[in-house]
Amino acid sequence: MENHMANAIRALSMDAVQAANSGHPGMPMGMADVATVLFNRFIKIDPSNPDWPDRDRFVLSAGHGSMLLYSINHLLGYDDMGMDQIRNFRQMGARTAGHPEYGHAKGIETTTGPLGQGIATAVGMALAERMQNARFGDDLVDHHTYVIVGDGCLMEGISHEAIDFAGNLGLGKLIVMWDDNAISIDGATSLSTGTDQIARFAASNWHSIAVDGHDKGAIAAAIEAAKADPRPSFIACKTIIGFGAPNKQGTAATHGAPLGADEIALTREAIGWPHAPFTVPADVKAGWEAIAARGQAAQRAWAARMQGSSHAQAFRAALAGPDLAALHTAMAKYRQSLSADAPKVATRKASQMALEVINATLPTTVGGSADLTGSNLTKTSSMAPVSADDFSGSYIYYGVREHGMAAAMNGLALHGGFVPYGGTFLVFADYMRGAMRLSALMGKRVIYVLTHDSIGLGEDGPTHQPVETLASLRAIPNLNVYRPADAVETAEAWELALGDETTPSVLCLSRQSLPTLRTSHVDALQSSKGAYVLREATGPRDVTLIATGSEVEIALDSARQLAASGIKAAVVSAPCFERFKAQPAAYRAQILGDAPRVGVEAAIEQSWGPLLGDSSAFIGMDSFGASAPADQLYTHFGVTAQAVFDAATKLINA
Ligand SMILES: Cc1ncc(C[n+]2csc(CCOP(=O)(O)OP(=O)(O)O)c2C)c(N)n1
Ligand SMILES: [Mg+2]
Repeated sequence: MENHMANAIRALSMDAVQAANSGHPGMPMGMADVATVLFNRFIKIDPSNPDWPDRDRFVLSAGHGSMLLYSINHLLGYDDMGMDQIRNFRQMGARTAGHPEYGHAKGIETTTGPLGQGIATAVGMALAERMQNARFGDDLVDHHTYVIVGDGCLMEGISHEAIDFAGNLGLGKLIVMWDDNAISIDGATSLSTGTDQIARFAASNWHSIAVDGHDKGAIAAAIEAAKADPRPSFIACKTIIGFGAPNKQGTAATHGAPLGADEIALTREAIGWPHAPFTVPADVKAGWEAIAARGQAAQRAWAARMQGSSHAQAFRAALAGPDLAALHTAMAKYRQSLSADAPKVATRKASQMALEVINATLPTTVGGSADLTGSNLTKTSSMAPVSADDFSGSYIYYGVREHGMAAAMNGLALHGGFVPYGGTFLVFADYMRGAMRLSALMGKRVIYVLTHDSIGLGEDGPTHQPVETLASLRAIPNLNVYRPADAVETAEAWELALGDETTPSVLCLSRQSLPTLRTSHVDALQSSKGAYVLREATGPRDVTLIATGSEVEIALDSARQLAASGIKAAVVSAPCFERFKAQPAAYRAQILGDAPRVGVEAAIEQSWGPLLGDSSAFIGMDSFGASAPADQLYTHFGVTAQAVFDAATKLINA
């Protein structure tokens, strides 16, 4: 029966790709045996309860093989994956997108397609499992994370970050199966790689074995051994891409194109599948549905344990997400004290101060940094490190692995029960952009703490000074980019970021100290509208100065100078362009006003268009920075109150 169950995957995959005239049949056909054994003999999921917290996670890192996942989910009986979805593979409005998209259908644990992201995200899921287990015990939390990777995933650099990180943490419930078919798009993988993958994983402290990916008994034995080993496991499954297609199997031709009607007919004969396209015999379907029934029984047993568990309430609360009312109360009190004390601190320091309050209030935040803990100031006093020996802590040393960190945070967020935040320098956002983009595409609450946000970092020089990074992050849809001006705005940004369940956030924070500008407390979060008037002009405005972050202080200085010359300037602080864009037109018009505008930000002008009008100027950067003390750099690059003053007077007199 397992043979027929695997052939059902092969047939659905080749027929759906043929109908769509687009897609990737080779990978699902090659990995059908491995996937069938994994699901039939091991996987613990309940399709009637797809969000069951203690389910095994299955991640198809080789996302181009999406028909493998769709076929399986159809066969298992997920109620949103009927045959109509398979027939409409890759069509507008279908849940069966070209690559698996998180949120489009049940049983898709994460978005994959950008190679390497799946395995790195799965590491975060496996980490979340261990951390949740340390808090709530085996009765409530005891599941595996299974991953299928291809040659491409293992060639991508992010895979190395993930493998190294998972090995060091000893994530023993992570099991990665490699579709070792020695083929990628350009042909044989020998064109571009000769790595001994078994040795590579073993070197990173993984249990690492090879198996014939078409020998079901051997596959099952390998998975058993993997489950028994305390280390994360790697199973190299030797497969034939496009297995079953007599003329095309084993070649790159099956990777990403329909097999064609003739080859499909021959494949039907070769594998003994006489059934018409998009039909699965009842006994084969029943075989798959038995897997679902087994999962449902496991889910019920778990629910019974949950009933009697002393952890039940805390477990549910962790999954429900942060208590935002409690957070607001604590943060409002904290902001009030900030406005009263008016500390002069870097916003990275202000972020740590806010985190002290947040981490004392919310039990589910998980902090970390890519080896810049003391610079990003992401660790707070109550946080203990997570290690292979003890997962009860809440601080993660991600090592110098920005991309792996971002993907692991996606995994933590996707798994549920945790709100991850992690730090590095803003300029290194480029090193993790692929995963940041997926946080945004999937709509997950992941918070990026990106410090050293401009030439204001000084002596480390242009390699470390972001210039184009803010604009590049603002270009990503569904990502809120905050650049707070002082400690109060930093606290507001944190509260807003934590409250955004379906939007990731970036906090761009200064290395250099900044004065507290918001010295009178209000309960409402001024930053929630993205931009607001920090200092109104006395009388009708002659000019509006708009700034973010460390440059708001410069705009305020300039406004005072302008006032001394009889020019009435308003100052708008604009900590989050995305939130401002979402405000009603009337609010935006009121904030921006009719007077000429000067924008100030120690970065390139791109992304400022919507805030500036026809009569406007921009004071910022149009080159890389330089290595020198910060104040000298501001003067050298002309990001000064005097430059703003000059631009404003020129506009007014034009
Ligand atoms: C980051 C990234 N780069 C490139 C691609 C385009 N791409 C999709 S599949 C693939 C080849 C992958 O080879 P392999 O993982 O061996 O898959 P197989 O051909 O065996 O199915 C490439 C280059 C991608 N999806 N993601
Ligand atoms: Mg391959």
